[in-house]
Amino acid sequence: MAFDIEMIKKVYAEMPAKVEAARKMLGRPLTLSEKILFSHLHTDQKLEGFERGGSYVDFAPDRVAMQDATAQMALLQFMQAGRPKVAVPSTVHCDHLISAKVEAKQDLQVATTESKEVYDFLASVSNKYGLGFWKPGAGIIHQVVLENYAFPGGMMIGTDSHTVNAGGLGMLAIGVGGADACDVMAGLAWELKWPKLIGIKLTGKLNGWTAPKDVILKVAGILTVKGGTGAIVEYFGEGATSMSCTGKGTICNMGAEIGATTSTFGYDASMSRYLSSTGRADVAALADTVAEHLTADAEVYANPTKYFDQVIEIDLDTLEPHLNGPFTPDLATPISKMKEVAAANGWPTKVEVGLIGSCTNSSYEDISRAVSLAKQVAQKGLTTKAEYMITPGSEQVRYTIERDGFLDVFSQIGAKVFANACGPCIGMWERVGAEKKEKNTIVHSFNRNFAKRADGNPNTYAFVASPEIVTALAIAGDLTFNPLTYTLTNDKGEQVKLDAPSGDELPTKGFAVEDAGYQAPAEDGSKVVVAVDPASKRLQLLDPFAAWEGTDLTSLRLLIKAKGKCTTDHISMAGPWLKFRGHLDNISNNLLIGAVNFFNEKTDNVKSQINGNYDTVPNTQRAYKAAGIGTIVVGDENYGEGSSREHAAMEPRHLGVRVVLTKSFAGIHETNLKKQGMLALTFADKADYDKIQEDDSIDVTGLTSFAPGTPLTLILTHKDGSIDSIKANHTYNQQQIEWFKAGGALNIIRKQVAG
Ligand code: MIC
Ligand code: SF4
Repeated sequence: MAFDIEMIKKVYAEMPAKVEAARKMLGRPLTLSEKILFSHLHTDQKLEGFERGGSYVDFAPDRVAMQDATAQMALLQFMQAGRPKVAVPSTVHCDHLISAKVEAKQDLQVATTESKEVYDFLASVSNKYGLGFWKPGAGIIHQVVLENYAFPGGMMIGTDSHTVNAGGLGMLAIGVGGADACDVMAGLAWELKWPKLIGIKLTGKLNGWTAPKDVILKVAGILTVKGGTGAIVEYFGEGATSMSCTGKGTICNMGAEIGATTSTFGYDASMSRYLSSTGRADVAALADTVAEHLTADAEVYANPTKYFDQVIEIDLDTLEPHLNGPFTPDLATPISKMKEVAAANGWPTKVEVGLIGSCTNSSYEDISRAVSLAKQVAQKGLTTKAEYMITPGSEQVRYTIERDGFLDVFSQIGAKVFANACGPCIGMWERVGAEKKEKNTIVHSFNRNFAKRADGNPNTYAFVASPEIVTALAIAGDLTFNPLTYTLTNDKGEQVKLDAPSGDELPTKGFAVEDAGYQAPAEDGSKVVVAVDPASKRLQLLDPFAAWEGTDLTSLRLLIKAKGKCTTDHISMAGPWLKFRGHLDNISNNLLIGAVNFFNEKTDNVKSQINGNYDTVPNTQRAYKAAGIGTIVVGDENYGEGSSREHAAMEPRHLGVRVVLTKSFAGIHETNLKKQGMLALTFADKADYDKIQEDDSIDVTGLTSFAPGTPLTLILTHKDGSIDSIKANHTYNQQQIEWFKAGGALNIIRKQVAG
């Protein structure tokens, strides 16, 4: 039986009337996204025709999921909220802190020793406050959520940008910072700007070498890393219904890479099959009773341009496999063009390692299709040229693929199987030789490929592809190998072609698992004690941030003007730093160390206006803090792209940065900054970015009359005494302005829950 079935029943019982009321009020058919949004309005939220991309609306999500690297901060905040139990079903998943070094078992043992303090903390907080706890080794949050918790038509939030993965089961699942999760767990409304809607019509059917991954690789190429900002992407068409549920999950998962709020698909037979095979036939049966509300009204898909803000059509019959990268997930190259594109750009073409798995691509179907290629190595007398590694998404998948003999096939091509965890996807890959910083190429089926992300080496060129293409390229050892047309030389000197991959959507013998790794919370957790050692290096209780001083901000110094891409990986690096995710002061030592200083093109090297010397960003900022001098960070386009990690907002806040001023923000990061009481501003005229000089002293004026829709003015006093006055826009609503004034949203929640 499914978890929280009563909650699901309630959602479905209330859905028809809510959808009908919204349809009537708008007087037109509804998209699926609208149906889910309207049926999750918070009880205090008035039903009205919200403006897409304009209105802030209060929602009541059905559940919350958190992974260990973000849960620590989320739960430290929740503990301050003063509630005895979480208000909605919530779970914690231990997946980010496990290194991939030797192999699964050994690596898991190392992690459980090394991170014992953190795991114990998360387990005891879960036990006390009523959260489900998934132990290290149970799997990656998004895979575990898809297997156990996601349900068509539901709405959830999760403290990880790839929470959107659950769109594969027809949910609206949205990645947020820990402060947002804290609100919902504390029983408060969750606010979101009413999204714009992008419709993607999939015609034709996937075939041959093309996989669901190629749909999103193609979409990323079209929309770029910014193109989905503030929008929900809704997929439909015969290409959508003919695809597996887990394939849909892959597509939704990587929707994070185009900045989309989330992505989703209408309920169909593939979802029903997946629910049944993962032990949730009861949910499928319930969904069947409200099936008409779990997809758009027919008129919408018949005439999409009338109902979506943007419509894209992709023909799966002709879609080619793609490779996206290096260094950004939206640089899409069809496989047939890779040879010339790689040559033109000077990309190293020898593939050193192929990695499959991660939260994006580790379904039974993915693995079985990759296995069909691995089998051909022996059958056709080939040898695998590159190293090959697998990170299964969950213990259930791992156990099942072991039972079905897939792991044996992989071991015949020399594969290493790592723990069911994030591992190499998030810099927890102790790759031998990475410290030499050699230029090299890897291909993986993960979702992100920012510089240094997998192994810490800035010269690793990482390309994202489907597990099938990753496997073929690992066998060939060559980035330019096009398995659709090229041949390989076998041990007899013959030219052989790889047959196109094939596999099973779901295990014919069903899924199996011995210990899925779940731990239920205590019925009454009031006696459970959560201890945090004050001397701990890994955990630190939070002190509230100071409230706004009530005046304009004057004489701020420029900490850094970041040039080009500045993702949350650049702002708060992962990998070795993940261990400090529960200790704000310690993790603040990675503040912006990956960002490129506009003035000298170096990373982690900025000028201090206190003594004129160059030093690391954290040292420089700590000196400003000690001297009581506020600072400002300036950024380029899509600043804060990527992860949901609120550390990227809390660290600057903790160290005394007052303002982040950019050409544009990525959605989750902008909200995280607001929540933590920072000023997140954008240049009204993007060209003003050029006016910011290294030795500027900056005043932010207009704060005493800070109001929604009214820009602020920044006065830049340059070193030579000249002055520029520039306008800065913001997207704060009245509530968010209150967060700023209080010094952070949590300061308000604490009062609300207490009072
Ligand atoms: C990621 O893929 O970047 C992460 C690590 O899962 C992050 C969360 C984190 O930084 O802890 C994400 O995607 O939100
Ligand atoms: Fe983990 Fe990578 Fe998925 Fe993030 S994208 S949740 S790091 S596997």
